Amino acid sequence: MVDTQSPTFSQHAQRLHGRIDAALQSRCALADGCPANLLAAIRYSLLAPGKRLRPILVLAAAEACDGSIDAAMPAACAVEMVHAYSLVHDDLPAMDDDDLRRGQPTCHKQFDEATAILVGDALLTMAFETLAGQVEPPEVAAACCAALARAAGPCRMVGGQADDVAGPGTDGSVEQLDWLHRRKTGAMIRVSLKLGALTAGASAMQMEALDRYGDRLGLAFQITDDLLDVTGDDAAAGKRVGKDARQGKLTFPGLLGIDESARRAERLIGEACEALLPLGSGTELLNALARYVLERNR
Ligand code: GRG
Repeated sequence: MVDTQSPTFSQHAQRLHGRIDAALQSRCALADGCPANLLAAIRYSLLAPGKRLRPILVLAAAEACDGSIDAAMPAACAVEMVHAYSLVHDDLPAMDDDDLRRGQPTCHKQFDEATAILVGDALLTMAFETLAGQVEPPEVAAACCAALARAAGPCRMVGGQADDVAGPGTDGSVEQLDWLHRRKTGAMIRVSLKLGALTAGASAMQMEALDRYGDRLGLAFQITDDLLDVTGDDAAAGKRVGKDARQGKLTFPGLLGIDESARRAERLIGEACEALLPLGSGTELLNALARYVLERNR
């Protein structure tokens, strides 16, 4: 059952947004060697007004496991760097070929294609430099690097993206769509929670609860993304909507219809919130974020 009485996600998020943006900004002060145009494009893409859901998940997971925001912040920045890279590359002509992202021209439109490819390369490597150099102690930093590499790599995010680019597979089933999105979108959501938990020294029980929450949240997030593509508008979403149908993509509303997709997302969010119960108190933000995923318009 989803609780509707506690503070909204935006009330919670306000507390963290400024801190996340300041932390990202400080990590864009790159030393000699980074050309001014590349730096401008990195800043343009990373600091653009995204929702910062993944870094908020890192910090919320750390809080839920009695960890500190400061200790989790490098990991929060690292996941946002990988996410920002994936968006820049996804928008390229060879992939989704988009001209609008986060309410502004996509990186390759504002700069050029070569720069956008290099921005992705830079953000991906900056993420691992941040984890390796700024997460303490070194064993936790190594565990964070391994987890993020796996989630962003060929068997998870990149693999899901490859299947998405290749187009609908043979059976076009819900299970096939779930598997694609568990990798393309869900893996980065799950690993955000894992990194937050790792920086907090979480127990196996806490890790497992957060992972179950992340699995359900990730799929629900993708369903609401598909729904927004049908029912949302460009201005609110900050990106072009209606593209899935134009590109003939297999989507949840395309497969199940709008109402059944919305019910499926609601069920998943209910399961996500239930998964948090063993964690006891300290999960308010995670609960609020789950509700927000159902209600979001961007
Ligand atoms: C290029 C290797 C590679 C992977 C790209 C993330 C991704 C994989 C593609 C993005 C395409 C897309 C619309 C995926 C659906 C879900 C999703 C990840 C939406 C974007 O995330 P938000 O809504 O974005 O959290 P903001 O801008 O708010 O951070």
